[in-house]
Amino acid sequence: MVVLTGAGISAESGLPTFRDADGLWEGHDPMQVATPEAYATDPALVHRFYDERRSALARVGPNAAHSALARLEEALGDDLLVVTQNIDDLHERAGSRRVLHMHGRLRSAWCTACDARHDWIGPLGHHPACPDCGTRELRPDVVWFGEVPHGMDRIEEALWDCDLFVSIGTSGLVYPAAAFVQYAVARGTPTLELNLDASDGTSDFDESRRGPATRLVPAWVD
Ligand code: BV8
Repeated sequence: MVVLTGAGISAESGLPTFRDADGLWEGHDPMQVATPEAYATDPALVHRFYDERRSALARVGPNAAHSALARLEEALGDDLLVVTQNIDDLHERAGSRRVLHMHGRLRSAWCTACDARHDWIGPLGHHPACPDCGTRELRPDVVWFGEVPHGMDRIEEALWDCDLFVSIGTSGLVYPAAAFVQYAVARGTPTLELNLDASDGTSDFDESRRGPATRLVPAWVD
C-alpha cells in the first residue's frame, strides 16, 4: 500500500498549508522563495523562510491522522510506504518509521560542498559551518521547484507493486506527486482520496471522501 500525504494532513496540527494561507507561507510566495534562483539571489531571505517554519514546527505535534498512519504501519509493516510531500517530521513523531520525504526535510541541513546531511534544529540563517567539512555551504535540505524530488525510483517501484494507492491532504497541484494517482490508475490499482476539499486530481480517484484528516484517516485505518 502506498499512502501519499500533503500539507493537509498537518493542517490540524497547526501548520499552515500552502493553499489555506492563500498561497503564502510565513508571508512568502513559495513559488518565489522555494527555488534555487531565490536562494542564489537572496540566501538570507530563504534561510529566514525556513527558519520561521522550523520554529513553527517545534511548537506543534502530530495529530490523530499521523497517529492512525503509524498504527497502520504497525499492522502492515513493510507492506506500507508513506510518501510525504511534507518537510515536517510529524509522521515520525507519531511513530511512523517507513516515511519517504520526496521533498526533503525541514530539520535537515545539506552541505553542498561535501554533500553531507545533518539533522538541524536551530536556525540555519546564521550560516553555521558544516560539521564534516567546515565550509559555510549548508542549505535547507528541501527540494525546491525545478529540483529533482528524492526517492523517485523507490516511489515508482512501490506504485508499480501496490494493491492500493491512498492520497491524503494534498491539492494535487505539484508534480510529479500529483501524477502518482494516474500512474496507479494506469496499473489498474484501486485509488482512494481523503481530503478536506476537492483536489485537482479528485476525478482520477475511484473514491474520494471529504472531511478533515483527523476524522477521515482514523475512520479509514480503524
Ligand atoms: C520536478 C518543499 C523534474 C519546499 C515543495 C507545469 C506543469 C506541470 C509541472 C510543472 C510545470 N511547471 C513546473 C513544473 C514542475 C513543478 C511543479 O509541479 N510546479 C507546479 C506549481 C505547477 N515541480 C517541480 O519543480 C518538482 N520537480 O518536477 O523535477 C522531475 C520530475 C520527475 C522526476 C524527476 C525530475 C519539485 C516540486 C517540489 C517543490 N517543493 N516543497 C518547501 O516546502 O518549502 S512543494 C510544496 O508545495 C509542498 O511540498 C507540496 O508539494 C506543495 C503544496 O502542496 P500540498 O501538500 O498539496 O499542499 P496544499 O496547500 O497545496 O494543499 C493542501 C490540501 O490539503 C488541500 O487540498 C486542502 O483541501 C487539504 N486540506 C487542508 N486542510 C485539511 C486538508 N485535508 C484534510 N484535512 C485537513 N484538515
